[in-house]
Amino acid sequence: MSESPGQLKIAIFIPTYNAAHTLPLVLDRIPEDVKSRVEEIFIVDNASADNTYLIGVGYKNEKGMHNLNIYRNDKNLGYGGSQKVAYRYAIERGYDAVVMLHGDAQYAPEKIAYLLEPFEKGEADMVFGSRIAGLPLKGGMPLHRFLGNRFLSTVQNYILDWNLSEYHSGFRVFGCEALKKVPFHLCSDDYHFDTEILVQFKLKGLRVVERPIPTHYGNERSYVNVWRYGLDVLYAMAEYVLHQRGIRKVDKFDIK
Ligand SMILES: Nc1nc2c(ncn2[C@@H]2O[C@H](COP(=O)(O)OP(=O)(O)OP(=O)(O)O)[C@@H](O)[C@H]2O)c(=O)[nH]1
Ligand SMILES: [Mg+2]
Repeated sequence: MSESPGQLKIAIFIPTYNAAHTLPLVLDRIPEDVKSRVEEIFIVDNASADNTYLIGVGYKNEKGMHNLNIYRNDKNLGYGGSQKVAYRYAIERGYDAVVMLHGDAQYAPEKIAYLLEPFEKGEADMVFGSRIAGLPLKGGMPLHRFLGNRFLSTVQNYILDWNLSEYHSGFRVFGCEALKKVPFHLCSDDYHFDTEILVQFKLKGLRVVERPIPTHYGNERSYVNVWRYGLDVLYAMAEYVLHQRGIRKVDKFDIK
């Protein structure tokens, strides 16, 4: 990377869906120096049924945050679908990197600068905040989710011949140049977008760096059907195997 860290244009993307209660807290917790240093913090509200969007607009006005923008999808595009909107936007805006920070307050905004470090040093195309590398059970991760995460991640490491501590955390920094190199628009609109884009990064030979992050499970509502999610992840891995063996062409994994 030719630019010095100070010149990098960084954006923070907050996906929200019915996150009216947690969004102000998430925004409050972004450290002031990060708030002033990033080009933009943008919320993509995924057609929430509650007033998440208005809460975001109210927060911007109350705090006078000029670099906070709130967008709303006309209809729910899925968690992966919202990420596609956000990454296209970050690329169009010419940002160097985009940080995804969930709007349900499960990830610590205080760690944004720490996650950005490998990217700023030019050592990573994507930085992945790993809960498993921290102390996930202490942070309240339910045991069945911990075991499911361990099982899926072990299978995924075996199939991909990789060595990540997990694949399922949603606290991530993407370099936009790297995003341009993978067809992320072909990934799922659902939760396993998170796995599929990691596979694309691996296939493209992009550098994924892990950093341990704290886990937090509070009383936020969960919309994820963990069984369905697990099966979707395994299905994506099966597609990867079929593609790699030349048995079936899978466009999203057809990466040269
Ligand atoms: N469920 C859901 N969340 C969305 C959607 N679009 C954006 N989000 C946001 O994306 C983030 C992740 O969604 P969650 O449902 O919390 O998924 P998760 O964190 O992987 O799973 P949990 O551990 O159950 O919370 C949250 O901040 C949501 O507000 C959507 O269509 N559905
Ligand atoms: Mg969540």
